[in-house]
Amino acid sequence: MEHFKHLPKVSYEGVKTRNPYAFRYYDENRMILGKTMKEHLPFAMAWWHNLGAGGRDMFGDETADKSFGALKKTMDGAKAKADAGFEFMEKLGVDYFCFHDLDLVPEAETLAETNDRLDEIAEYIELKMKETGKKCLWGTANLFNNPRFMNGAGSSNCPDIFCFAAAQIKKALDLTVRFGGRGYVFWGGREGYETLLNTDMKLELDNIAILMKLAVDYGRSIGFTGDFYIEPKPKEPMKHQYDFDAATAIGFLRAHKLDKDFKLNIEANHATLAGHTFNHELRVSAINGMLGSIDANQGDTLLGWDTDEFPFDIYETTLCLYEVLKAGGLTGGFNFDAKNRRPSNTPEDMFEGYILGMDSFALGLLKASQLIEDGRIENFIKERYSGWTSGIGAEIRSGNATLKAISDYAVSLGTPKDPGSGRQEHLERVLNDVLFGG
Ligand code: XUL
Ligand code: CO
Repeated sequence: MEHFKHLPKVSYEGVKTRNPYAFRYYDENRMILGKTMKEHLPFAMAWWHNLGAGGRDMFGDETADKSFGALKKTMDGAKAKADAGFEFMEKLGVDYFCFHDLDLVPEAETLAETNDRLDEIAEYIELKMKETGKKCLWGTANLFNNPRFMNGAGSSNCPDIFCFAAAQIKKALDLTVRFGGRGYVFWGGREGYETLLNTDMKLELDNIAILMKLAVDYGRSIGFTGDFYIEPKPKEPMKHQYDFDAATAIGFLRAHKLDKDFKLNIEANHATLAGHTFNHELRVSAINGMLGSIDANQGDTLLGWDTDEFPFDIYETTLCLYEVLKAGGLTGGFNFDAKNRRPSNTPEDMFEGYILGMDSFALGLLKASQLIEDGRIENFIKERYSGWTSGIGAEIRSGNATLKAISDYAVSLGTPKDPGSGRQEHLERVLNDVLFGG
């Protein structure tokens, strides 16, 4: 059954078009800095939002019908979802998908039965993948929905719950490998706490690391060669999430010797919730060699929660791609962890959300490549730190200067050199030149 019969295959028409079902900027074969746009931007569909989220919020039921003509919470419903998903990816030219285990099938009473259902849908999805050439970007396990995870999964106070989490991860890894996924994601879910009055923080953190180590060992044993990712987020659902931000997650991975197998999956809205910019989180990841993948969305500065909107802020997408290009690309891709607004409740809105997001990243890519070619920002930074390439600066950097020698040098200077203007407003204008100058 065709689910989006009335909607066309979306292609590039350029900026002058007024066709809502066309790309203005995403021209998949256009070459940018030696690679096609498609190669720079491995876009992925998030199974959960696109095929699952019906606009429910704390005050009201779903506004969008995502049943795709079948009964929800049945295996027929799961297959209808898969049909709709592959048709959607084909029409939008999105090559990858990301999934949680429980996005694919309704959870059964027992793990064994849920696993049977997963095997059944996996066979179905594999066929669709063969037919369409669509691929899996990453998989993960939903360890936050079931009430059993109310105190966390790896961080649960109860070993049995830890074991249920481990079992779900094992199965989700099996599926990820079966689908040839590039990565496997750990988003914290409920790995955090509400109050320290009832929490053994050290035990919880150690146990999360044990669970991750078990996942790495198992994954490698079944031939998973991709990256594991932590997806940092500071809060929501828990008041404090352990993977607060990129720096916290990197410290955790290093402390537990997981840094060789893990990179980070940076989500724009999680960055802003942590009080950082999106590009800050990308930069922290990149300079630590841990920039793996991106959950592409945007938040709302007026709202303090994870709104998961489709990205349209071109400053943000430009600065994102600027970081990605400078880091030499991603091992993962750009997963639209984004959903339509509650009142945008039609299949047309689903299409327009992805078109908006893909075009925003395509334009960001174009602008970021122009920023690099322009060179004024990079050159300014180079010049600003040039003192560190010779003289006392170089000596300090090479580790050859003692504190005493540095002190003697400082005393001999009398008055130090003025460090120079940071010229922020100038650089912001340069950014605007590249974004808006003809
Ligand atoms: C939650 C979130 C998740 C992860 C996957 O904020 O971003 O959907 O991306 O579990
Ligand atoms: Co996400």
